[in-house]
Amino acid sequence: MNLAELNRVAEAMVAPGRGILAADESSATIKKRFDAIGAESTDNNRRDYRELLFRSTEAMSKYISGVILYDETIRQNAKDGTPLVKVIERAGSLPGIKVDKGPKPLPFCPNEVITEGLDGLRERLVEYRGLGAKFAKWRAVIDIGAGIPTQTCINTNAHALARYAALCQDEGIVPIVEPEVLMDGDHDIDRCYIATEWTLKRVFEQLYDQRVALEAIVLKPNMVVAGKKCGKRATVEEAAEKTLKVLKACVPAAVPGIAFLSGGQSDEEATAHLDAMNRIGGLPWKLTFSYGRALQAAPQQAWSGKAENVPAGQKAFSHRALMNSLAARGQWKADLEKKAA
Ligand code: 5MM
Repeated sequence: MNLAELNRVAEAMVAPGRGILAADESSATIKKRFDAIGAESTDNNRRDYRELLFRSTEAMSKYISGVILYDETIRQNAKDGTPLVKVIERAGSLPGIKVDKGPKPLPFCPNEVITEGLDGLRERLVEYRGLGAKFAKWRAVIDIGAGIPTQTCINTNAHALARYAALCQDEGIVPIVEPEVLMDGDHDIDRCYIATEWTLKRVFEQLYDQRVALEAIVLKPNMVVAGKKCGKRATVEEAAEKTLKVLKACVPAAVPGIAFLSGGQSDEEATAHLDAMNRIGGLPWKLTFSYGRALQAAPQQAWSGKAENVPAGQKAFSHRALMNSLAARGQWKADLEKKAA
């Protein structure tokens, strides 16, 4: 492992005003997204849509530090035959790859999941590195509900995340460590805080036990928010304060940066929360975005699977990328949203 080089990549992933595009939807998820806009999920449509994003040259070069790809995409060529990885690199962004095999039922823990994909991971990392991946991603999923999360779920997922992270660094790839506490339930913000704190404590314990260099990871956590079905909404300020409180309690200063997932927040909520945290400032790590839905919902809607809508899709993507770039600097304002409409 060349720690200096890994650290350089991790720092580039969270460079000021830049964040990560999570475009690593697996086949089932991208089909769901395409169904919602009336587009067919064919190889060519998936390529055309992703090419639309990666060829949004200004947004990619200024605001998007890296792109998380799915296995299909890292092997795919653009319409003109250029590998999509090259399109990303030429735009000045880093290609990355999702390497987990998704969440599967966790034995003896009803309604809980464990992320699988450790078998053969070293060999897959070697191949992905050859295809141009500079970083990887593994997502653990922790749900909140009656009697969950359990200690078993948190501990097994933390262990797997650290196994993945150690293998990545050993193979010269920066791991994005993504423990996601879901916001799907009816829990309030304080329950989210407790589950997030418990998860992050165990994750960093495992990273330490498995000798992962914290200087060469990027953490991708959820924000501390109330569940979607909770009647009591938290303000932007409360979510920002509680998220920073839990991160300060759990994340060592050696970590270069934290790139949040959006988790089902609206586009504007995800931007406002990130902005509010960066306005508070005085933090030991960079705080930026690694959004999937909150960067892509608008361009997907604008594109709707039609070639003539590519410029509209790119405009919508560039706008969200700019808004989140401003939020990563604590310089976003709500009225900037209206100006683009
Ligand atoms: C883009 O969505 C990613 C892949 O999801 P599946 O494996 O379920 O197809 C997902 O892992 C994503 O990277 C993160 O959850 C962040 O995305 P959001 O939409 O929460 O910002």
